[in-house]
Amino acid sequence: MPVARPEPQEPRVIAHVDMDCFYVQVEQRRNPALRGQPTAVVQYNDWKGGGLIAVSYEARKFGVKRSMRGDEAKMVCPSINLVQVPVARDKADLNVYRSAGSELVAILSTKGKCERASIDEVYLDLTDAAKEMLLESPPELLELIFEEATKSNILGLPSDIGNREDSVRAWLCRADADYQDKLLSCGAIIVAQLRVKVLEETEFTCSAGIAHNKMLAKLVSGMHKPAQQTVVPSSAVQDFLVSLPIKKMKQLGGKLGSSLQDDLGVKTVGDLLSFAEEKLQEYYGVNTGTWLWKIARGISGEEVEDRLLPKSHGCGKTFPGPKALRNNASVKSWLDRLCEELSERIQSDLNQNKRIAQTLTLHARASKGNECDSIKKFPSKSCPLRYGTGKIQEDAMKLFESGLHDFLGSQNTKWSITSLSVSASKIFDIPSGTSSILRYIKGPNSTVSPANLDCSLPQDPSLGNKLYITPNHEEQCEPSSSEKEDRGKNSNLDKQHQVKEEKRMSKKLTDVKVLKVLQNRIKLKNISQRSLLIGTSLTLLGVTLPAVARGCSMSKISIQP
Ligand code: TTP
Ligand code: CA
Ligand code: CA
Repeated sequence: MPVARPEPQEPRVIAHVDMDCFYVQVEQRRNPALRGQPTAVVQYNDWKGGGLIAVSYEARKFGVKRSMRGDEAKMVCPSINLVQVPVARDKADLNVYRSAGSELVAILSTKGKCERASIDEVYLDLTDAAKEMLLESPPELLELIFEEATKSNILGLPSDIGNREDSVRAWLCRADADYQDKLLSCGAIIVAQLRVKVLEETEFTCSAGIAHNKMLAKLVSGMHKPAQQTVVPSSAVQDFLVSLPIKKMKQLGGKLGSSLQDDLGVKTVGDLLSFAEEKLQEYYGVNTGTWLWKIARGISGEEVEDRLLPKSHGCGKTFPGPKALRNNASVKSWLDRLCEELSERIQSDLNQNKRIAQTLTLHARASKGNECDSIKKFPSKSCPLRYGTGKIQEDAMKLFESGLHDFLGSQNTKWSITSLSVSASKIFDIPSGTSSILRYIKGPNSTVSPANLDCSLPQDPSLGNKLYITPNHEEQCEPSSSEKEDRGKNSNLDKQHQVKEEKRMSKKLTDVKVLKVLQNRIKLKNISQRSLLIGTSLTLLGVTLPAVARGCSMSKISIQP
């Protein structure tokens, strides 16, 4: 359930930037002949021409929609170009889109705190940049306003008076505006500059919302598309929200939104305004009640996170119509492929970004017997994530079996799966410094293969927060091959080696102390996260505490944090 975050005292400038028909733009850059043409990207699936996942604005004019399949799109727009997503392992390979999304992040993150919110969108906190601009070159003193900024849509600004760009320019440069609006004007100019930079450097257009908080910025970023931006001055918030359907609000698209509609008759945000905070708290608890009361008034304290990398990794596949999976063997075969990709991605995240994923989750859509739409959903299942393709495959299959067991209940009936996905979440950084320890222990030429990671958390809750580590580098305390060669050549070298070895051992012990300190210092949200971090760090290093002390490894140890 959503909870209200404390609002900052000072006004903020927040932007939400979203790419226009993103996958289509990526394909148009790969094949410029598609530019300006009605185009759609279709899923890898030849059933009825494949499902559309991205539709160009030219094709939208013909009535082509994302919910259509390729055959249907061809009927409403015979000239449409259908581009299939790249394929790997018999499924869509989204890497080209992911890295195009990273290009956007690299440019947008230059002006302030940047949060990668999805494959094609980011939030930016531009408060500092806007304040700086207001101090050094306030719009009211500028002779020329950046042209793209004058094309902004300003909520609440009458649109029928004279030349729109002139009135936007006048709004951006108002000397009598309050401090909040002046900051927003600066934010609008900065975002316009960033969008032009994105276009110049990536050839992609994007749209944006600029407001005092994330919620409002996100609500308006798609209001004027493609290639436009929309600004929400505080004075326009109430009029904007009053008629907005409640389900459009983030976190009200699901059960909470349905309950507001069914139990309180609230259809628009305006309807919500008539409920006192206490009343909403009675229905939904203190925190969610306050949150609802505040969002109805456009108040949200949610911060932009400082995160340029995705929050989770997921890969899935749909099996529509006759392609549905109907037995364990076919589910296993697909799960194996999905897990192989997931494993590769989390390993490269670990190698490149020093990030560890903590939770493995399996989602599926299923029906049973002859029902097309089962009322009961296939439950999502999660477990601690163990690194290594084989382990992920094994765990995902167990999660599937457990989900299927719950889904079928006591019924012994046929079932079919129409979608499967696996995801790795609760990703966190290995603290800086760990990698250098790692390099020291493994030696400068060795790369730690995350495939060797085996970090198992106890399944039995009675084991509390004890950590079990199963290292699988039996060779880790053996001297390296170059050291072996040196050894025995002469006694002098032997002595040198001994000194080196002693130093190395004492350094290893220091490293373990460092990790212990880390354990105390890092304020992770829960014990299991902390345990995993320390455990994984140790496993990454190929070190176990008694193993270090004895100079050899052992199969299982437990550490009381
Ligand atoms: P969106 O931002 O939802 O849509 P879009 O960028 O195609 O179009 P718009 O201009 O309206 O923002 O999604 C970004 C990309 O994510 C989209 O190009 C394709 C992919 N996607 C899917 O694969 N499946 C989906 O169901 C959705 C919604 C998006
Ligand atoms: Ca988009
Ligand atoms: Ca998007």
